[in-house]
Amino acid sequence: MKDLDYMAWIESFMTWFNSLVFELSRMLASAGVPEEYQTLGALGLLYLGVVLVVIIVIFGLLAVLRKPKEKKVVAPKEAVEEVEAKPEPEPLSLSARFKRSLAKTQSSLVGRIDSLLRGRPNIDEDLIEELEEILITADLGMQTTKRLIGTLEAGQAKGTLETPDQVRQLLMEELEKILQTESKPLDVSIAAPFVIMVVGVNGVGKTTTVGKLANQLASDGKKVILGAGDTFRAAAAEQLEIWGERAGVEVIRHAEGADPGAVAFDAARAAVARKADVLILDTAGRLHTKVNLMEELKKIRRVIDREIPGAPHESMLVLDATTGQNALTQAKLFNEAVQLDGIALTKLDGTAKGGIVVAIAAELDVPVRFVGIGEGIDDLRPFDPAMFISALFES
Ligand SMILES: Nc1nc2c(ncn2[C@@H]2O[C@H](COP(=O)(O)OP(=O)(O)OP(=O)(O)O)[C@@H](O)[C@H]2O)c(=O)[nH]1
Ligand SMILES: [Mg+2]
Repeated sequence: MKDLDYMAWIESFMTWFNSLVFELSRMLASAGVPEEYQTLGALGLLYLGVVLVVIIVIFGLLAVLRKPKEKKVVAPKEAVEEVEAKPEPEPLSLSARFKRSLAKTQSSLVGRIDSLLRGRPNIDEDLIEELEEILITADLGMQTTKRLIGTLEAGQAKGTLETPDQVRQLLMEELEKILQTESKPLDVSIAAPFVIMVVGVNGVGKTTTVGKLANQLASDGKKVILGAGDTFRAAAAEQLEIWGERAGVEVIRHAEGADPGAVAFDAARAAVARKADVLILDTAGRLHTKVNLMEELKKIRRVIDREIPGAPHESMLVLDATTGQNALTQAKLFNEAVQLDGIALTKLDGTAKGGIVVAIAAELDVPVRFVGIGEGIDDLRPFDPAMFISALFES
């Protein structure tokens, strides 16, 4: 059946072809072509026609196919050129990085103060009340807020506070005063080995802070030893070892579940034997409300003190800025258990609750030594009140 179909198709094609040749021959005849060349001429014309159609089809296909190809090839090239043409971003200065990490605190405190003061020519009671609310909700704490509001009201009564700019200036000065009184940088040169015991609740950033601090001290040319006093959490010692490697310092560790006092003992001995400048002891995270865990810290202190009289020279509490007012409660209870010498306030980056640093400075008699502004090894800064205030207030 199929063969028959083919035959019929070929037959009809030949009939059509012959009639086409016949028509072309007639055209050539009317154009005056001699009879013996008419069939040949018609076949020639057909041949040329077919070649022309094939060429047009090929060019058409190429045009369609090349368009997307061109995009694929050219676009990355252009992109590369664009990247090459872009100048390398300038590395941010210390203060610029600090400022960037405080962006959320800036807008929750100074940003709100500025928008309140904008378009309010008169400094009246309503305005001061609204300011009070901003200060409280920005985690400055009741005590600091009362002090600031008291100063504003006194200025208003004296007639020295008349413009929004004066309000802003007064707040800035008062905040800096509060922060300056509790700003004492850590001096590790007063003893050798200088022992820092790092304490705090779970996940606040103790181990990270130990790592960053070790790196800073080692970069300053100090011989640093780390003690992995967190024997409670699985992989805590490994985490500290990774930091030790990054900072290029030795880590003294025991197996998981070992007595943290024994780690403290070995670390203290190693620090003395190796003539280290600084020993930093990491400890397990513990809830400030758990009495037995606080007792454990006291025991670790005693062990260190027996090996290195007077040590630890710095009991440093790590607080997570994102916890806001809860950080104050933690600080009070840790201070009762192991007398604190300093505070490291971590995670200032990405929180709007950075105002807590003011509450800490105002309400605790413990200086803020460092602030953490990121997870990187360089993201720990000695706390500098002037830089903090200018990061918040300077536009
Ligand atoms: N953004 C930011 N993250 C931080 C900062 N400091 C620490 N972290 C992160 O906080 C998390 C917890 O840090 P750790 O150092 O393990 O905290 P820890 O207090 O040792 O935790 P435990 O030992 O489990 O109690 C990690 O993901 C850190 O990268 C900081 O200043 N900024
Ligand atoms: Mg830890």
